[in-house]
Amino acid sequence: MERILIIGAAGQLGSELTFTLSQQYGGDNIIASDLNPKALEKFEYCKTAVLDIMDQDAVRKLVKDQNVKQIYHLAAVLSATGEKNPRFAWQLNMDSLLFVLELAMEFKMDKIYWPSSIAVFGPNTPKINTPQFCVKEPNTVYGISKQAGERWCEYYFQKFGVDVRSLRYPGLIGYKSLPGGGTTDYAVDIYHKAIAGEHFDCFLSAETALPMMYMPDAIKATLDLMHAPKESVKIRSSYNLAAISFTPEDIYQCIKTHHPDFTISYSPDFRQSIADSWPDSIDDTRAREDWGWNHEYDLKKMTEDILRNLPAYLV
Ligand code: NAD
Ligand code: AKB
Repeated sequence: MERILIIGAAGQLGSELTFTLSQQYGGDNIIASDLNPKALEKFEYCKTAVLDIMDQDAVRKLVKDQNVKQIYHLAAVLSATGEKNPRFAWQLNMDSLLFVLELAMEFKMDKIYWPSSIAVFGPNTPKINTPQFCVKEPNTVYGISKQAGERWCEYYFQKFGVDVRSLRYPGLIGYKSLPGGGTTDYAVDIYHKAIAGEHFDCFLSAETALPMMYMPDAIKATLDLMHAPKESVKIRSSYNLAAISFTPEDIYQCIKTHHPDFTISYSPDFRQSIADSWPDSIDDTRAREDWGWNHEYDLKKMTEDILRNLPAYLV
């Protein structure tokens, strides 16, 4: 039996991706792995493994014993947390990716998925409709690690034929788990405050526009890319991917139409300068042309869906 291993499965993206992969391939073929044993308890429907991606012997043994043929490598230190310990963020983000690419060669794997981010862009990048190919001078350790990771992915594809695929996700918004230390996290937290009937103090300014995406669209994009024929995947660094762009004030006004008493204040902190260095909106024409990407959710539709479903999820 050939299996799919998800590394960092218990996080914001992994929690939802693991569920959909288990539906598509059957839970017995999916191994959800993470550092955090408690967080793995939610995966009743697939196999699980407590695994530190930096423990190379343990990962290699699992890959061999379980006949792993695909890896979704999601474990990373995100932008805001990365700035608190840059050396650690670099080590985890970079060493783990290189190790996974080496494993793919060693075990002749079918495919690897590794996410990049809009954090690869920097202050000298065109901010509006940021093109696929343009100046990238990221100024966070997270962005630098994602940019270097993209180069390594393309290198392993070109030199060694590793079928590694990647997307530059915008900020991902889901209600099924909490985010893990990013600059776009406010757009998840704000819904929790609105549902709880509490005031929301935003760590970005009212007018900070950022590219964002609702989690069901992100899962769809990921699996569309992974299921695309090899020859359709023409970009082997990472694809620009877009859905919605909005400011904190936009999302607040949208929530307020459902919760008229909801209040917001703005107290920008160190994350403001990270957000200021990122694009306002992304041109993802290549993803749409090469493998048929199309998003479904705009701000209004996403907000209605979250406000409808989040309360039951919190019980
Ligand atoms: P997250 O922080 O919610 O989850 C990461 C998971 O990795 C956590 O469950 C954590 O316990 C696990 N992990 C950390 N160190 C590990 C280690 N040494 N070994 C094994 N597991 C470890 O992150 P996320 O939001 O789910 O992001 C997943 C990926 O998608 C990351 O690579 C991130 O850079 C990328 N991404 C996310 C977003 C977003 O908005 N969430 C946007 C762009 C890119
Ligand atoms: C972060 O804010 O660090 C992430 C990302 C856009 O990569 N959400």
